[in-house]
Amino acid sequence: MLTKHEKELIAKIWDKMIPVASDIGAECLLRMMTTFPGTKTYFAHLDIRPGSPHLRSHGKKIVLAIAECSKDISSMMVTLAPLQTLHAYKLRIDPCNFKLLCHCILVTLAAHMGDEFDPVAHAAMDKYLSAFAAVLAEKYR
Ligand code: ZNH
Repeated sequence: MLTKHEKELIAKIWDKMIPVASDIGAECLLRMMTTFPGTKTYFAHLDIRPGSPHLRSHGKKIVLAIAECSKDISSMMVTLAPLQTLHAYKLRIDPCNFKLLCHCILVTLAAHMGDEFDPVAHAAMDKYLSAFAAVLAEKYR
């Protein structure tokens, strides 16, 4: 479980990412699709070349969803309900992919935050993203 301090830290970090959501989000997606090429199959209908408008706009949506949820982490189950349904029933994303994207999000944050991404921030963010991914994966049964 996340402590109050960890929740505040996570919200603060994501708040800083909002103005650069397209950059950060596009990098997370590009890292995911490069490192785990199987994930590209879900984006066959989009232009996913580095820097493409699709990659940037989709990346932005993902970052904004994660940032919005971080403002009130205890309500995650409610906030994420629409995304849960979308990913499970409509997009049918294999839930193992959530872990892959979360890994790439951690790496992207580390690359952008430098020293600010210290072990405490890393551990807190890992817990948050794992919880997020678990909620997204919950509707599959
Ligand atoms: Zn996802 C979509 C988020 C993961 C795939 N997504 C989406 C959106 C959002 C998201 C916000 C939009 C919606 C609307 O529009 O309404 N995701 C998200 C998050 C995460 C995710 C937050 C985590 C963390 N996804 C994911 C993965 C994958 C995906 C892992 C694969 C691999 N998504 C997707 C798709 C889509 C989405 C395919 C659709 C796109 C288009 O546009 O078409």
